[in-house]
Order: sequence, then C-alpha cells, then structure tokens
Amino acid sequence: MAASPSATTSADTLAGPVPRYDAIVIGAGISGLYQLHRLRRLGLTVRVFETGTGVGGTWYWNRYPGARFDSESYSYGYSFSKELLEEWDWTEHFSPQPETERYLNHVADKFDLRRDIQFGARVVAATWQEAPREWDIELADGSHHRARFLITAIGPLSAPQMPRLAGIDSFKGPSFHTARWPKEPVDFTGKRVAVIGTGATGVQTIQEVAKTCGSLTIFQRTPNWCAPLHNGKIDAAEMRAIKDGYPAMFAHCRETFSCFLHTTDPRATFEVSDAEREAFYEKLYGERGFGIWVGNFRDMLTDPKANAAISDFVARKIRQRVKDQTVAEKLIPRNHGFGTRRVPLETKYYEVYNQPNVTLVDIKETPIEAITATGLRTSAADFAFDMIVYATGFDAITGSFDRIDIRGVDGQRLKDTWTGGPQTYLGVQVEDFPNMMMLMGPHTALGNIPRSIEYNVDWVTGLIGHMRDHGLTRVEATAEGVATWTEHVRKVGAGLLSNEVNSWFTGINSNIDGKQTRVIARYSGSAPEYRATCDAVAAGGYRELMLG
Ligand code: NA7
Repeated sequence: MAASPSATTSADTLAGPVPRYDAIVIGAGISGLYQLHRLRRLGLTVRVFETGTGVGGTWYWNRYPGARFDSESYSYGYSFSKELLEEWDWTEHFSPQPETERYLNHVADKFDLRRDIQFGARVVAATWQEAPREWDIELADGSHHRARFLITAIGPLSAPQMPRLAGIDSFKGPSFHTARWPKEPVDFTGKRVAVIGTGATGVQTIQEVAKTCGSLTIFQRTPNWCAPLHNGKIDAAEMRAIKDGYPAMFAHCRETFSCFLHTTDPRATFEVSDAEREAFYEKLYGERGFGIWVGNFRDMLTDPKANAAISDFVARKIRQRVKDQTVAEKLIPRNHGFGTRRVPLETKYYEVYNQPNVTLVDIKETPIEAITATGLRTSAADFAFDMIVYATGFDAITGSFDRIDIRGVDGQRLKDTWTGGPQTYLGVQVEDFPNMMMLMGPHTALGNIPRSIEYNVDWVTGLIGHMRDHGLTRVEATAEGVATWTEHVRKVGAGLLSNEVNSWFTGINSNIDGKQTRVIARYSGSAPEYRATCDAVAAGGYRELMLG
C-alpha cells in the first residue's frame, strides 16, 4: 500500500506531480498524533496537515489564562506506550495547558512524528475521486495532495466561534477569542478587562484574570452549574504510586460509563434518607474532579426530581459562597438542571464575585447592543475596557467539518448530508464518503476524550489493516448502517435530560444560522457499549461496511 510518489495522473499539475500518500490525517492533536503513529507502524505512508505551527490541537490553541484539564491528568495521557507512561511525570492532578502542550511535544519527539507533519497547513477542501479511489486534499496555499484514506482528526471543539455583535471589529484595544490566544504572555495588571461567556472556558479564564486585573466585568448570558475542581500538586511519591497503578487505572477507565475515573453510584437519589443524600452530595462536592457529575446517583441525569435535588444542593453552595445575594441569584441557572450541560470545574470561581473590582452583568436583562471603539454598550450602559476576552465557545462537533469543503461521491457535500443533524455509522463513517474515517466525529462517545480517541484510532487502524491484508481499496458505510446507527444514537439519548437542553452537546449555537434546533450530536450511551458494538463489527470482518 506504499505510495508511489513518481506516478503521474491527470491530477498532476504543471507545477509537478501531486504528492501521494496512503493516508492523509487532518490535525495533529491527540487523535492525529496517535493515528499517525499507528498507521506508520502498519507500514503506511502518512501525511498530517496541521493548521497550527506546533502539535497539540486543543492544547496548542487553548492557551488562555487558566486553561487546564478537568479530567485527572494521569487518566488523560496516552496509555499505548508503557515507556511513555513510565517516563512522564504529571505535576498537578489537573494539568495546566503549558504542561499538556509540553507533554504532547514530548510524545511527538519520542515517536519521531514531526517528519510526517506539515505545520501551517490548513485544509480547505477534500474531494473524493472515484476512479483512482483516493481523496484529493487542497490546502489554503492552493497545493493539492492525494491519499487513499482521509482521516479527520479535527476535534469536536476546535472551530472557535465569535459572537454575532454589532461593531465587533471596532474595538481599538486588544481582544482575543480564548481558543486563539496569543503565544506571548498577556498582562492584565491594572487593566480593565471584559469577559464575554461563562462556559467551562470562561470560568477558567475569569478565575485567573481576576487575580491580577484592575477590574473585571463579566457578561453572562446563561449561568452554568460549576463545581470545585480540588486541584493539587503531585509529589514524587504520589507520581510513583500513580505509575504503579496505571494498568489497574486504565482497566477501570475502560469499564466506567464515560471512561473517567469516577463511577456512577448504583443508588437512586430517593432510595436514601435525606441525611444520607445530603452527606453524599457534600462528599462529592469536596472531592476532586467530575465525581459530582459522573459519579453521582444513577438517576441524576434522567429523573427531573433527582436532578432538582442536586441542583438545589449546588444552588445552596453558590448562595453560601457568594456574599451579595443578588449576584448569587444571577449565578444560579434557572433554565437547566445540574449536569445537563458540561459542568465547568472551578477553583474559587464564585469567590471572584466577592472582589470589589468584579462586576457581573446579566445580558439577558441588559443585552449587549454593540462593541464600541472603547469597550461595549449594553441596553443599560456604556462600558470602557482595555481588553475584551471572548469566551464564546465553538461551533462544536460538526463545525470543524463544516469549515472544510468535504465532497464525497458525485460531489455530494458533507455539510448538506448533515443538514438537520449528523448521520454516521458508528460515528466513524458516512455514506457517500468512502475511505473517510472520522476520529471523535459526531455520534462517538466523547467522555474522557483521550480514552475514546485511543479506542477510535485503534479501530480505524484495524479496519485499514484488514483492507490491506485483503487487498481492498474502498470502504463505505451503507445507507442501512447509517440509518440504524443514527437511530440507535437517538434512542440511547432519549430520556437524557441533557438532550432536552440547549448547549453544544445538542448542537445549538446561537451565533450560527441553522444551528438553533437541537440535534443528537454525540453518542450518549456508555463507552463499554459503544466499544462492544464496534468490536463486534471488527470481529465479524466488517461485513456491515461496503468493502471492495
Ligand atoms: P461554551 O460552553 O459553549 O460556552 C460559551 C459561552 O459563551 C456561554 O456562556 C455562552 O452563553 C456564551 N456566548 C456565546 N455566544 C454569546 C453571545 N453572542 N453573547 C453573549 N454570550 C455568548 O464554550 P466553552 O469554550 O466555555 O466550552 C466548550 C467546551 O470546551 C467545554 O464544554 C469543555 O468541554 C471544553 P449561552 O450559554 O449560549 O447563553
């Protein structure tokens, strides 16, 4: 299956032959790096195109102040290499972005990955060519590259989205979207800073900026339910113990619902006494990480009354932590229950609102009318700022696909295929898009993402290896396979409260036309079930796919 760089076809240009590879991977984040490694081991020629100038994907772009894991560092690293596990020391339970970026650079160096990665290379189009059975990839610089397989490693949260606001380009000071943060340090000392957006990113940014800024004004449209992160340093002895426990820890992550360390409690909320329930909530609130979200009572995200009970608990915590009760009430979500959107984890986030130099503006009450040269204007007042931070999130899950002109059989556009919501087979393939495999595409299990990525990559590698071993050059999902999987994803997600709420989980983005209707964008069943389904397909020789 090795490429034949010297062969010329009608695709070649006057400028010379179009480079050919067995596989092209878009993105050098956690999934792209591992996919490159696996395919190279299979003997394939691989080219990775990466828009950034370095590896890391999410952890390359999101260098905003306070950016860090909300999953335990040691559960978030790659598990495929014992040597890598042994040599890498995490310094905090929840690694800050610079450390994670260093880790991914270390991985790229260790496995000599850079020589197959082209940096500063933005893919603008991908077009299926039926006769040669290959994908033609066009970069922003106009160059073309071809490969039998196209693997998208473009991430579910990688297309930053600015808000739709009048005058957005008129502000004279520095302004940044959190996912396009500059590499040079940004000094907030004494500055009047605005932050727009209070999702997981906004919460991390706010608690960091508040430490040094002159004043901070937070523009909140929807409050989110936040819970304490309880980060801490990892000393040498603890790291040794973590390393010794890796096999058991990864085995455990394989068994949990969404690959986190935390396990759903088998009890239902009202099976226990009021006192027991309160004590359990208190315990979870005092523990590290996502336990309060994914290790809570089993009915918390399906039974509205159970959900109301935990929401009430967290609301009481907010009232205790925020001194001004008018502000506290504004910080308590009213339109969704605890855990039905992504729970931002925080370190003294609520206490930020007790600082005299911090102001919360509820923009549902007083909407932003325009960004101005000197700040912004709401329906109630004009604000002057030195800096504006947009923590307004992403065109999630399908956005990174929409931003590439992907065309399959007969020029069919992926964006059109997915009007009304994504349709996939196992979240990996799409009908009419042969030889295109998606890593962390729509309809896959997200959860603790690197755990899902490793499985996803291994499965795709298995499929490509199978094709190579059997002399097959084309693979496509069937219409029936796509319909069945898409319906399965819908059914599994039915009854889950988070699928009844507007958020990026449900494909909603107020800043993008056509993304105002909820769709089932992600697989919300358990990761073990997802893997069992995919494993069965592989064990059966991929009969559910059209192979030729
Ligand atoms: P999120 O979770 O999508 O949050 C974006 C925030 O920005 C949220 O508070 C939005 O309010 C707010 N937003 C978006 N557009 C506007 C406009 N036009 N005006 C005012 N406020 C706006 O993105 P994050 O980056 O925080 O997190 C995404 C994921 O990345 C996160 O879940 C982690 O898994 C990592 P809204 O709620 O829409 O009213």
